[in-house]
Amino acid sequence: MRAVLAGMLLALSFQPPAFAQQSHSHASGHSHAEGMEELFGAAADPRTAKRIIRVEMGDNMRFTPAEIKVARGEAVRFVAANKGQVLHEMVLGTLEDLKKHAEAMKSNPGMAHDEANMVHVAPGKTGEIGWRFTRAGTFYYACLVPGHFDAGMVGKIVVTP
Ligand SMILES: [Cu+2]
Repeated sequence: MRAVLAGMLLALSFQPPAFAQQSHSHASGHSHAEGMEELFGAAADPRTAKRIIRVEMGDNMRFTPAEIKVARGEAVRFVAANKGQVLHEMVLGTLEDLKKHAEAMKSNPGMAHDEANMVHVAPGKTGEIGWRFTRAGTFYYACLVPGHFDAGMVGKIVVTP
């Protein structure tokens, strides 16, 4: 809770009021990245991560694999390969965060949308996320391109203690 409040204060201090107002619905999704990251992990340098996990994304709205197991404290380099013909993305988060963010993307598809826990990948390309999972539990990765999450483009990450 304290982290969330800190995130809100940060967001307010960096944004003029008009922008803060406009991005309100989105703010609950991911602009409080500081608070969210404390819930499940933090950005890590992908070049130094020992564990490399390749995830393929397709126009069938599926991630392959759809489930990943990592150990708490482990730094992971996710290599997301877009095998489809349209843009896909991989966004790490709690299910709650991802759901909120997916809704925000629908009402504002062009919104600023770039943080350490996500990567956008053009067709035929690969992108990377470096992430260290700091809490045991179940987390998710989803594609938040409008409609894709609802179509089932989500995978599960189980972080073992
Ligand atoms: Cu997608």
